[in-house]
Amino acid sequence: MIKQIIAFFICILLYAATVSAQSAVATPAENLKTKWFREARFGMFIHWGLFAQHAGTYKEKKYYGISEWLQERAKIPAKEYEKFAAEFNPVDFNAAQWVSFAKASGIKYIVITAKHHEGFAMFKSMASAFNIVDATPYKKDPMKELAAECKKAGIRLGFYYSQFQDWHEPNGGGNDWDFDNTKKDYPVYYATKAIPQIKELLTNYGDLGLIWFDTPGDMTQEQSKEFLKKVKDWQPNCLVSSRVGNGLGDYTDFGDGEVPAGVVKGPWEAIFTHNDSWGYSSFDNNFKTPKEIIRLLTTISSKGGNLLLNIGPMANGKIPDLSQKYFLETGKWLIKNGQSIYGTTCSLIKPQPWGVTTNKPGKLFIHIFQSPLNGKITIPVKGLTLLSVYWLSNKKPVAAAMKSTGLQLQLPPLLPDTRDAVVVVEYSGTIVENYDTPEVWSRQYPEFYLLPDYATVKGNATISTVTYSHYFGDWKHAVCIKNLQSPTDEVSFDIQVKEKGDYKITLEYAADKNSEGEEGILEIAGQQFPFQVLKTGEYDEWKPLSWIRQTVAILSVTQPRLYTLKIKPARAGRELFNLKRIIAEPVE
Ligand code: FHN
Repeated sequence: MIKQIIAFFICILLYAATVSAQSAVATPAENLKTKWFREARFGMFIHWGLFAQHAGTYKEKKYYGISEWLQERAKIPAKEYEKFAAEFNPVDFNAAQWVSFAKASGIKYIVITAKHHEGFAMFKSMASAFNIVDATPYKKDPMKELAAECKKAGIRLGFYYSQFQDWHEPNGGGNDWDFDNTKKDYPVYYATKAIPQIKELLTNYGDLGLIWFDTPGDMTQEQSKEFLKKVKDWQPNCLVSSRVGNGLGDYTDFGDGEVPAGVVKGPWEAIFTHNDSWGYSSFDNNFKTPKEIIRLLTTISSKGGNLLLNIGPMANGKIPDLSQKYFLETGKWLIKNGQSIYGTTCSLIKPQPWGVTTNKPGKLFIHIFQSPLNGKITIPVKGLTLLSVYWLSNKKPVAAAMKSTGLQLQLPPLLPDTRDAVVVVEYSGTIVENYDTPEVWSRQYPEFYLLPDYATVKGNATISTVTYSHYFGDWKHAVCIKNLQSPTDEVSFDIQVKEKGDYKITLEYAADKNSEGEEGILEIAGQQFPFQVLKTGEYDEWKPLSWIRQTVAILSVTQPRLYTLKIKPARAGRELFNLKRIIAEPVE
């Protein structure tokens, strides 16, 4: 029983540490200092530290999930963990190779863990002997070499610094298996280690692009402000991530693995692992493919943000093969298509069945993920004079015309790239921001998704992010429609149906026992389709969330026109579900 109670409190602590770091803050305004950051779009996160040596396994046990949390998960005493430094010898580390790899991958900035929660400094520090120069046989400072190579290559360098959690220090946050939480004096830790080390990072490595703080935990507003002020004192142009805590910072970091709903104005970053771990794990093979990375980068750019994508180098300094291969493949795509990503601004229209858009003055970039059967796509923009329309990768022209319904393109049967083929439209005129256009259903596509991002909600219904995880610390997020509890709570979508025929309508959702058996109604074209909610599982942020696809209607369209689809509870009761999307499929 005592064990269970302890486990419960550890979970609460972990939750507070990671979740407080993840909650979105109001997006700071853009200014001259953040200009480079907003234009960069693609950064490389590097999680490297003593944890890389174990690669996710300790005493023959595999710890699935984020490997840099090994010390905490295996409750390794700080004194024992300290000894791992004697074995850490990254002889294959080559800063020039890392940076040329980053450059070839199309990366514009690098953020590396100068000190993660384990408390080990990957740089020479006078503030703590637990550092790579003084405590390992390697005896060199890899951050010095990296800073020099980044400078040569014109890549901005940022340091990740865990300012609250430090499992090595009696007064640092997070380690309650060695040190009594109630006896901790956090200000002593800040004054004797965190602030002096941040000073070292900001004064010994040249100009930094940013300091990436993380998991502010118990920090007060005053303490977060003090960290921010110190950074600005030492380097006024160095940006600070929002995880300095308490709503502060120069730009917003969303939760790990989170892409926010819709377009977000102001500088921000989405943070993703390449597989399911930040630190190196020898048995984690769930690597995002080049297609997944390219589409993620494009989607995030179209929402106005940056992608900071992680690699977890091995203890010897080598970068895992699949990270090398897939980042470089992304780089090849960026060589041809980078103009449609770097320095662009967010989409002015909502995502379409064929893909998304990004913008530059006088240029519209159309990212095609999927081509319709007849190759005809319509972009809902009006009043433009077309100057030139061509594929970005090979400059070949694309047939285009302005119609009353929007800009129409005729695509060839074979696209230049099946992952994301980019059409450039050079124009004069103005594209007016408009996210209110109806969704389009057409038999030219195999299926369509109605996503919550641009839904209209009424009553208590909300568009909210639901967070869950697969392996430990491997956070997932889904934007959902929530709080549909009474018939006045409603979600609706306007849909332009292009062709006659039947359409199968399916709801994709998660529901727990509180929602089981509730009844909802889908309304469209004057017809009501009732359905009963099925339980998919209990919600637990630390567990996978199961989603069901439940077909609730077949709509027979005899007249192509504008329809409104609504979903609401049949009667007042408990919440219907977490509705992730609605799928429409032309019946063949
Ligand atoms: O606990 C850390 C985790 O190890 C990793 O560094 C991520 C990266 O965003 N930040 C924390 C969890 O949110």
